[in-house]
Amino acid sequence: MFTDRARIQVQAGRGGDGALSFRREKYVPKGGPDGGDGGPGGDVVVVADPDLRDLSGFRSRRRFAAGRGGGGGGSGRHGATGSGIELRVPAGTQVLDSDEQLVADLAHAGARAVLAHGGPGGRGNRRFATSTRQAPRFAETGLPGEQGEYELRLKLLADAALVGLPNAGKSSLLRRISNAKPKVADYPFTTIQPVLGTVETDERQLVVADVPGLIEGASEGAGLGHEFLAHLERARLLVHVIDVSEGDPAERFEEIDRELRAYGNGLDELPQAVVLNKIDLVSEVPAFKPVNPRVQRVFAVSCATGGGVEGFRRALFELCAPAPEPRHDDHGLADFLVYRPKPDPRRGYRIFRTDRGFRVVGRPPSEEELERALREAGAKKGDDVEVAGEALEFR
Ligand SMILES: Nc1nc2c(ncn2[C@@H]2O[C@H](COP(=O)(O)OP(=O)(O)OP(=O)(O)O)[C@@H](O)[C@H]2O)c(=O)[nH]1
Ligand SMILES: [Mg+2]
Repeated sequence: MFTDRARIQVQAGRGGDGALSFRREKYVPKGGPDGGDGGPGGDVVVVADPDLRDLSGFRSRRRFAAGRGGGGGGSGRHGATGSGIELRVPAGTQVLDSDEQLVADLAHAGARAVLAHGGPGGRGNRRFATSTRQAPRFAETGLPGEQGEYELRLKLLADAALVGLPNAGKSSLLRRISNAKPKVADYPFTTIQPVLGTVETDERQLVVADVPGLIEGASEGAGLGHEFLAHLERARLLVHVIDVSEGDPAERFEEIDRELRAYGNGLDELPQAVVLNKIDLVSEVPAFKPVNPRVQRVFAVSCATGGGVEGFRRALFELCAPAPEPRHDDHGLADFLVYRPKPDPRRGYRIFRTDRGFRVVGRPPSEEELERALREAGAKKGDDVEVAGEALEFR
Protein backbone atom coordinates (compact mmCIF):
# COMPACT_ATOMS: atom_id res chain seq x y z
CA MET A 1 0.00 0.00 0.00
CA PHE A 2 1.24 3.43 -0.97
CA THR A 3 0.64 5.86 1.89
CA ASP A 4 0.67 9.54 1.03
CA ARG A 5 -0.94 10.96 4.14
CA ALA A 6 -0.35 10.61 7.86
CA ARG A 7 -1.45 12.41 11.00
CA ILE A 8 1.09 12.75 13.74
CA GLN A 9 1.29 14.16 17.24
CA VAL A 10 4.57 15.58 18.37
CA GLN A 11 5.74 16.60 21.78
CA ALA A 12 9.10 18.20 22.36
CA GLY A 13 10.97 17.49 25.59
CA ARG A 14 10.52 19.48 28.74
CA GLY A 15 13.46 21.56 29.90
CA GLY A 16 15.38 20.27 32.91
CA ASP A 17 15.06 22.02 36.25
CA GLY A 18 17.67 24.42 37.52
CA ALA A 19 19.48 23.22 40.62
CA LEU A 20 19.14 24.63 44.09
CA SER A 21 22.54 24.09 45.67
CA PHE A 22 25.16 25.77 47.82
CA ARG A 23 28.86 25.35 47.74
CA ARG A 24 30.25 23.16 50.48
CA GLU A 25 33.87 23.68 51.25
CA LYS A 26 35.98 22.85 54.22
CA TYR A 27 36.31 25.70 56.63
CA VAL A 28 33.71 27.72 54.72
CA PRO A 29 30.60 27.64 56.86
CA LYS A 30 28.23 28.99 54.27
CA GLY A 31 29.22 28.66 50.63
CA GLY A 32 27.62 30.66 47.88
CA PRO A 33 24.88 29.36 45.58
CA ASP A 34 26.24 27.02 42.89
CA GLY A 35 23.12 25.39 41.33
CA GLY A 36 23.58 24.96 37.57
CA ASP A 37 20.97 25.38 34.83
CA GLY A 38 18.75 22.63 33.52
CA GLY A 39 19.35 21.43 29.95
CA PRO A 40 16.90 22.24 27.16
CA GLY A 41 14.35 19.58 26.13
CA GLY A 42 14.85 17.72 22.85
CA ASP A 43 13.30 18.98 19.60
CA VAL A 44 11.10 17.04 17.21
CA VAL A 45 12.45 17.54 13.69
CA VAL A 46 11.32 16.28 10.26
CA VAL A 47 13.97 15.42 7.70
CA ALA A 48 13.56 14.50 4.03
CA ASP A 49 15.26 11.15 3.41
CA PRO A 50 16.04 10.32 -0.23
CA ASP A 51 15.68 6.59 0.45
CA LEU A 52 12.05 6.76 1.48
CA ARG A 53 9.26 6.41 -1.05
CA ASP A 54 6.13 6.99 1.00
CA LEU A 55 4.75 7.65 4.46
CA SER A 56 3.88 4.05 5.33
CA GLY A 57 6.29 4.22 8.27
CA PHE A 58 3.76 6.41 10.05
CA ARG A 59 0.93 3.90 9.88
CA SER A 60 2.04 1.97 12.94
CA ARG A 61 3.17 4.91 15.02
CA ARG A 62 1.84 8.44 15.22
CA ARG A 63 2.91 9.88 18.56
CA PHE A 64 6.44 11.11 18.96
CA ALA A 65 7.89 12.59 22.12
CA ALA A 66 11.44 13.89 22.48
CA GLY A 67 13.38 13.46 25.72
CA ARG A 68 13.40 15.91 28.58
CA GLY A 69 16.41 17.95 29.50
CA GLY A 70 18.56 16.88 32.43
CA GLY A 71 18.44 18.79 35.71
CA GLY A 72 21.23 21.15 36.64
CA GLY A 73 23.64 20.07 39.37
CA GLY A 74 25.80 21.45 42.12
CA SER A 75 29.11 23.15 41.32
CA GLY A 76 27.35 24.96 38.48
CA ARG A 77 26.89 21.79 36.43
CA HIS A 78 24.64 22.14 33.37
CA GLY A 79 21.90 19.60 32.71
CA ALA A 80 22.15 17.51 29.55
CA THR A 81 20.16 18.43 26.46
CA GLY A 82 17.13 16.14 25.99
CA SER A 83 17.44 13.63 23.18
CA GLY A 84 15.77 14.89 20.02
CA ILE A 85 13.66 12.94 17.56
CA GLU A 86 14.19 12.97 13.81
CA LEU A 87 11.18 11.91 11.79
CA ARG A 88 12.30 10.66 8.39
CA VAL A 89 9.93 11.43 5.54
CA PRO A 90 10.26 11.09 1.78
CA ALA A 91 11.32 14.17 -0.16
CA GLY A 92 8.21 15.97 -1.36
CA THR A 93 6.46 15.78 2.01
CA GLN A 94 4.55 18.81 3.16
CA VAL A 95 3.60 19.45 6.78
CA LEU A 96 0.27 21.10 7.54
CA ASP A 97 -1.07 22.24 10.86
CA SER A 98 -4.61 21.67 12.11
CA ASP A 99 -5.81 24.76 10.20
CA GLU A 100 -4.50 23.23 6.97
CA GLN A 101 -1.76 25.85 6.87
CA LEU A 102 1.54 24.85 5.32
CA VAL A 103 4.16 24.73 8.04
CA ALA A 104 7.04 23.16 6.15
CA ASP A 105 7.69 21.95 2.63
CA LEU A 106 10.46 19.37 2.48
CA ALA A 107 10.93 19.74 -1.22
CA HIS A 108 14.24 17.94 -1.54
CA ALA A 109 16.43 15.41 0.15
CA GLY A 110 18.13 16.77 3.25
CA ALA A 111 15.57 19.52 3.91
CA ARG A 112 14.61 19.73 7.58
CA ALA A 113 12.27 21.66 9.81
CA VAL A 114 11.68 21.77 13.55
CA LEU A 115 8.07 20.88 14.35
CA ALA A 116 8.31 21.27 18.10
CA HIS A 117 11.03 23.05 20.03
CA GLY A 118 12.20 21.64 23.32
CA GLY A 119 11.37 23.70 26.40
CA PRO A 120 14.14 25.84 27.86
CA GLY A 121 15.88 24.57 30.96
CA GLY A 122 15.34 26.37 34.25
CA ARG A 123 18.09 28.54 35.67
CA GLY A 124 19.98 27.34 38.69
CA ASN A 125 20.05 29.36 41.89
CA ARG A 126 23.53 30.70 41.35
CA ARG A 127 22.06 32.87 38.58
CA PHE A 128 19.84 34.62 41.08
CA ALA A 129 22.53 35.77 43.44
CA THR A 130 22.66 39.53 43.80
CA SER A 131 24.38 41.89 46.21
CA THR A 132 21.25 42.01 48.34
CA ARG A 133 20.38 38.33 48.04
CA GLN A 134 23.49 36.27 48.41
CA ALA A 135 21.79 32.98 49.12
CA PRO A 136 18.82 32.58 46.79
CA ARG A 137 16.76 29.62 47.95
CA PHE A 138 15.01 29.11 44.67
CA ALA A 139 15.70 27.89 41.17
CA GLU A 140 13.58 27.73 38.06
CA THR A 141 11.88 24.62 36.86
CA GLY A 142 12.22 23.78 33.17
CA LEU A 143 9.41 24.71 30.78
CA PRO A 144 7.31 22.26 28.81
CA GLY A 145 8.29 21.60 25.21
CA GLU A 146 6.06 22.63 22.32
CA GLN A 147 3.50 20.17 21.13
CA GLY A 148 1.27 19.96 18.13
CA GLU A 149 -0.71 17.85 15.76
CA TYR A 150 0.27 17.84 12.11
CA GLU A 151 -0.67 16.22 8.87
CA LEU A 152 2.04 14.93 6.58
CA ARG A 153 1.18 14.94 2.91
CA LEU A 154 3.41 13.53 0.26
CA LYS A 155 3.39 15.01 -3.19
CA LEU A 156 5.54 12.85 -5.40
CA LEU A 157 8.60 14.39 -6.91
CA ALA A 158 8.88 13.10 -10.46
CA ASP A 159 10.53 14.53 -13.53
CA ALA A 160 7.68 13.34 -15.70
CA ALA A 161 4.25 11.92 -14.92
CA LEU A 162 2.18 9.70 -17.21
CA VAL A 163 -1.44 10.71 -17.46
CA GLY A 164 -4.31 9.47 -19.55
CA LEU A 165 -7.57 7.59 -19.63
CA PRO A 166 -7.70 4.15 -18.01
CA ASN A 167 -6.30 1.37 -20.19
CA ALA A 168 -4.36 3.76 -22.45
CA GLY A 169 -1.14 1.88 -21.78
CA LYS A 170 0.56 4.09 -19.20
CA SER A 171 1.85 1.21 -17.12
CA SER A 172 2.92 -0.67 -20.25
CA LEU A 173 4.96 2.37 -21.27
CA LEU A 174 6.59 2.69 -17.86
CA ARG A 175 7.54 -1.00 -17.99
CA ARG A 176 9.12 -0.43 -21.38
CA ILE A 177 11.21 2.60 -20.47
CA SER A 178 12.08 2.14 -16.79
CA ASN A 179 13.09 -0.37 -14.16
CA ALA A 180 9.59 -0.36 -12.66
CA LYS A 181 7.21 -3.26 -13.22
CA PRO A 182 3.72 -1.93 -12.63
CA LYS A 183 0.83 -4.30 -13.26
CA VAL A 184 -0.59 -4.25 -16.78
CA ALA A 185 -4.02 -5.67 -17.56
CA ASP A 186 -6.80 -5.44 -20.06
CA TYR A 187 -9.23 -3.59 -17.84
CA PRO A 188 -9.52 0.00 -16.61
CA PHE A 189 -8.08 1.04 -13.23
CA THR A 190 -5.44 -1.61 -13.12
CA THR A 191 -3.16 0.89 -11.49
CA ILE A 192 -4.63 2.03 -8.21
CA GLN A 193 -1.66 3.74 -6.68
CA PRO A 194 1.19 5.76 -8.17
CA VAL A 195 4.30 3.88 -9.24
CA LEU A 196 7.67 5.50 -9.74
CA GLY A 197 10.20 4.23 -12.23
CA THR A 198 13.74 5.31 -12.99
CA VAL A 199 14.79 5.89 -16.59
CA GLU A 200 18.52 5.95 -17.10
CA THR A 201 21.22 6.97 -19.51
CA ASP A 202 24.92 6.88 -18.73
CA GLU A 203 24.88 10.37 -17.30
CA ARG A 204 21.38 11.03 -16.14
CA GLN A 205 18.43 9.57 -14.33
CA LEU A 206 14.82 10.56 -14.64
CA VAL A 207 12.02 9.63 -12.30
CA VAL A 208 8.78 8.90 -14.11
CA ALA A 209 5.49 8.44 -12.28
CA ASP A 210 2.65 6.23 -13.46
CA VAL A 211 -0.52 7.64 -12.00
CA PRO A 212 -3.93 5.90 -11.94
CA GLY A 213 -6.10 6.60 -14.99
CA LEU A 214 -8.14 9.79 -15.08
CA ILE A 215 -11.75 9.95 -16.20
CA GLU A 216 -14.19 12.70 -16.94
CA GLY A 217 -14.97 14.52 -13.70
CA ALA A 218 -11.67 13.49 -12.09
CA SER A 219 -11.07 17.09 -11.03
CA GLU A 220 -14.32 16.92 -9.07
CA GLY A 221 -13.57 13.59 -7.49
CA ALA A 222 -14.74 11.00 -10.03
CA GLY A 223 -12.80 7.75 -10.25
CA LEU A 224 -9.50 7.22 -8.57
CA GLY A 225 -7.66 9.88 -10.49
CA HIS A 226 -8.59 12.88 -8.41
CA GLU A 227 -6.78 11.68 -5.36
CA PHE A 228 -3.66 11.46 -7.41
CA LEU A 229 -3.91 14.67 -9.38
CA ALA A 230 -2.08 16.32 -6.49
CA HIS A 231 0.91 14.08 -7.20
CA LEU A 232 1.21 15.58 -10.68
CA GLU A 233 1.71 19.07 -9.29
CA ARG A 234 5.43 18.68 -8.87
CA ALA A 235 6.21 16.92 -12.11
CA ARG A 236 8.15 18.97 -14.62
CA LEU A 237 6.53 17.33 -17.63
CA LEU A 238 3.20 15.61 -18.17
CA VAL A 239 3.24 12.76 -20.66
CA HIS A 240 -0.24 12.25 -21.97
CA VAL A 241 -0.73 8.67 -23.20
CA ILE A 242 -3.54 8.11 -25.70
CA ASP A 243 -4.86 4.78 -27.04
CA VAL A 244 -5.23 5.40 -30.79
CA SER A 245 -7.32 2.28 -31.35
CA GLU A 246 -10.20 3.88 -29.47
CA GLY A 247 -10.99 6.66 -31.92
CA ASP A 248 -10.05 10.28 -32.53
CA PRO A 249 -7.00 11.15 -30.40
CA ALA A 250 -7.96 14.85 -30.35
CA GLU A 251 -11.18 14.05 -28.50
CA ARG A 252 -9.43 11.83 -26.01
CA PHE A 253 -6.73 14.43 -25.52
CA GLU A 254 -9.32 17.09 -24.78
CA GLU A 255 -11.14 14.90 -22.26
CA ILE A 256 -8.05 14.69 -20.05
CA ASP A 257 -6.80 18.19 -20.74
CA ARG A 258 -10.14 19.55 -19.52
CA GLU A 259 -9.65 17.80 -16.18
CA LEU A 260 -6.14 19.15 -15.84
CA ARG A 261 -7.41 22.66 -16.47
CA ALA A 262 -10.31 22.23 -14.08
CA TYR A 263 -8.01 20.96 -11.35
CA GLY A 264 -5.67 23.92 -11.87
CA ASN A 265 -2.93 24.17 -9.23
CA GLY A 266 -0.37 24.65 -11.97
CA LEU A 267 -1.23 21.45 -13.87
CA ASP A 268 -2.63 23.53 -16.69
CA GLU A 269 0.72 25.28 -17.02
CA LEU A 270 3.01 22.26 -17.18
CA PRO A 271 4.64 21.37 -20.48
CA GLN A 272 3.27 18.22 -22.06
CA ALA A 273 4.28 15.49 -24.43
CA VAL A 274 1.70 13.31 -26.15
CA VAL A 275 2.30 9.61 -26.74
CA LEU A 276 -0.03 8.01 -29.26
CA ASN A 277 0.04 4.38 -28.15
CA LYS A 278 -1.11 1.03 -29.59
CA ILE A 279 -0.23 1.99 -33.17
CA ASP A 280 0.10 -1.75 -33.86
CA LEU A 281 -3.68 -1.94 -33.72
CA VAL A 282 -4.36 0.60 -36.48
CA SER A 283 -3.46 0.52 -40.16
CA GLU A 284 -2.38 4.12 -40.11
CA VAL A 285 -1.29 6.44 -37.30
CA PRO A 286 -4.10 8.97 -37.00
CA ALA A 287 -3.22 12.62 -37.52
CA PHE A 288 -3.01 14.59 -34.32
CA LYS A 289 -2.29 18.29 -34.31
CA PRO A 290 -2.27 19.55 -30.74
CA VAL A 291 -4.17 22.79 -30.27
CA ASN A 292 -2.75 23.21 -26.80
CA PRO A 293 0.46 25.26 -27.12
CA ARG A 294 1.96 23.52 -24.08
CA VAL A 295 2.32 20.27 -26.02
CA GLN A 296 5.99 20.18 -26.97
CA ARG A 297 6.09 16.98 -28.96
CA VAL A 298 3.96 14.11 -30.20
CA PHE A 299 5.23 10.52 -30.36
CA ALA A 300 3.72 7.41 -31.92
CA VAL A 301 4.60 4.12 -30.21
CA SER A 302 3.50 0.59 -29.61
CA CYS A 303 4.18 -0.75 -26.15
CA ALA A 304 3.23 -4.18 -27.49
CA THR A 305 5.91 -4.34 -30.20
CA GLY A 306 8.26 -1.73 -28.72
CA GLY A 307 8.12 0.36 -31.89
CA GLY A 308 8.91 4.04 -31.32
CA VAL A 309 9.55 3.50 -27.59
CA GLU A 310 13.30 4.01 -27.71
CA GLY A 311 12.93 7.33 -29.56
CA PHE A 312 10.49 8.50 -26.94
CA ARG A 313 12.75 7.37 -24.11
CA ARG A 314 15.68 9.35 -25.46
CA ALA A 315 13.58 12.43 -26.15
CA LEU A 316 12.39 12.41 -22.53
CA PHE A 317 15.84 13.55 -21.45
CA GLU A 318 15.64 16.56 -23.75
CA LEU A 319 12.13 17.39 -22.63
CA CYS A 320 13.09 17.19 -18.95
CA ALA A 321 15.96 19.63 -18.63
CA PRO A 322 18.28 18.79 -15.71
CA ALA A 323 16.59 19.68 -12.44
CA PRO A 324 17.83 22.84 -10.77
CA GLU A 325 20.26 22.09 -7.95
CA PRO A 326 18.70 22.57 -4.54
CA ARG A 327 19.97 25.62 -2.77
CA HIS A 328 21.98 25.06 0.37
CA ASP A 329 22.11 27.16 3.46
CA ASP A 330 25.19 27.91 5.54
CA HIS A 331 24.94 24.63 7.37
CA GLY A 332 25.19 22.68 4.15
CA LEU A 333 21.59 21.58 4.44
CA ALA A 334 19.21 21.77 1.55
CA ASP A 335 16.75 24.46 2.49
CA PHE A 336 13.01 24.17 2.38
CA LEU A 337 10.54 26.50 0.79
CA VAL A 338 8.40 27.62 3.67
CA TYR A 339 8.69 27.40 7.39
CA ARG A 340 6.34 29.20 9.69
CA PRO A 341 6.64 28.12 13.31
CA LYS A 342 3.37 28.38 15.15
CA PRO A 343 3.34 29.28 18.82
CA ASP A 344 1.48 26.75 20.89
CA PRO A 345 -1.26 28.42 22.93
CA ARG A 346 -1.11 25.61 25.48
CA ARG A 347 2.47 26.34 26.23
CA GLY A 348 2.92 26.91 29.93
CA TYR A 349 4.31 29.78 31.91
CA ARG A 350 5.60 30.18 35.41
CA ILE A 351 5.81 32.83 38.04
CA PHE A 352 8.85 33.11 40.26
CA ARG A 353 9.44 35.13 43.34
CA THR A 354 12.42 37.39 43.11
CA ASP A 355 14.09 39.68 45.61
CA ARG A 356 11.89 42.58 44.75
CA GLY A 357 8.80 40.97 43.38
CA PHE A 358 8.01 38.44 40.69
CA ARG A 359 9.32 37.19 37.42
CA VAL A 360 7.20 35.62 34.69
CA VAL A 361 8.75 33.05 32.38
CA GLY A 362 6.96 31.64 29.35
CA ARG A 363 3.87 32.87 27.59
CA PRO A 364 0.83 33.61 29.71
CA PRO A 365 -2.41 33.28 27.70
CA SER A 366 -3.70 36.77 28.55
CA GLU A 367 -3.01 39.82 30.65
CA GLU A 368 -6.07 39.22 32.84
CA GLU A 369 -5.10 35.67 33.53
CA LEU A 370 -1.58 36.73 34.40
CA GLU A 371 -2.85 39.41 36.76
CA ARG A 372 -5.07 36.92 38.55
CA ALA A 373 -2.26 34.41 38.82
CA LEU A 374 0.12 37.06 40.17
CA ARG A 375 -2.41 38.10 42.79
CA GLU A 376 -2.80 34.47 43.81
CA ALA A 377 0.96 34.20 44.08
CA GLY A 378 0.88 37.09 46.54
CA ALA A 379 1.70 40.07 44.33
CA LYS A 380 0.79 43.40 45.86
CA LYS A 381 0.54 46.89 44.52
CA GLY A 382 3.97 48.34 43.87
CA ASP A 383 5.73 44.97 43.52
CA ASP A 384 8.18 44.63 40.67
CA VAL A 385 7.11 42.16 38.01
CA GLU A 386 9.53 41.11 35.31
CA VAL A 387 7.76 39.90 32.18
CA ALA A 388 9.72 38.87 29.10
CA GLY A 389 12.78 40.70 30.39
CA GLU A 390 10.88 43.92 31.05
CA ALA A 391 10.47 45.32 34.56
CA LEU A 392 6.90 46.44 35.32
CA GLU A 393 5.14 47.54 38.44
CA PHE A 394 2.15 45.57 39.69
CA ARG A 395 -0.97 47.73 40.00
N1 LIG B 1 -2.05 -4.03 -28.76
C1 LIG B 1 -1.52 -3.26 -27.84
N2 LIG B 1 -1.94 -3.37 -26.58
C2 LIG B 1 -1.38 -2.55 -25.64
C3 LIG B 1 -0.38 -1.62 -25.97
N3 LIG B 1 -0.04 -0.97 -24.85
C4 LIG B 1 -0.79 -1.50 -23.86
N4 LIG B 1 -1.60 -2.46 -24.33
C5 LIG B 1 -2.57 -3.22 -23.57
O1 LIG B 1 -3.55 -2.36 -23.06
C6 LIG B 1 -4.04 -2.81 -21.80
C7 LIG B 1 -3.91 -1.72 -20.78
O2 LIG B 1 -2.55 -1.42 -20.55
P1 LIG B 1 -2.04 -0.78 -19.22
O3 LIG B 1 -0.60 -0.48 -19.41
O4 LIG B 1 -2.45 -1.61 -18.06
O5 LIG B 1 -2.88 0.56 -19.24
P2 LIG B 1 -2.95 1.73 -18.15
O6 LIG B 1 -3.05 3.00 -18.89
O7 LIG B 1 -1.83 1.60 -17.21
O8 LIG B 1 -4.34 1.41 -17.47
P3 LIG B 1 -4.86 1.80 -15.99
O9 LIG B 1 -3.77 1.47 -15.02
O10 LIG B 1 -6.04 0.96 -15.81
O11 LIG B 1 -5.17 3.23 -16.03
C8 LIG B 1 -3.21 -4.04 -21.47
O12 LIG B 1 -3.96 -5.18 -21.82
C9 LIG B 1 -1.99 -3.89 -22.35
O13 LIG B 1 -1.40 -5.13 -22.68
C10 LIG B 1 0.03 -1.53 -27.33
O14 LIG B 1 0.88 -0.73 -27.73
N5 LIG B 1 -0.59 -2.37 -28.21
MG1 LIG C 1 -1.87 1.26 -15.21
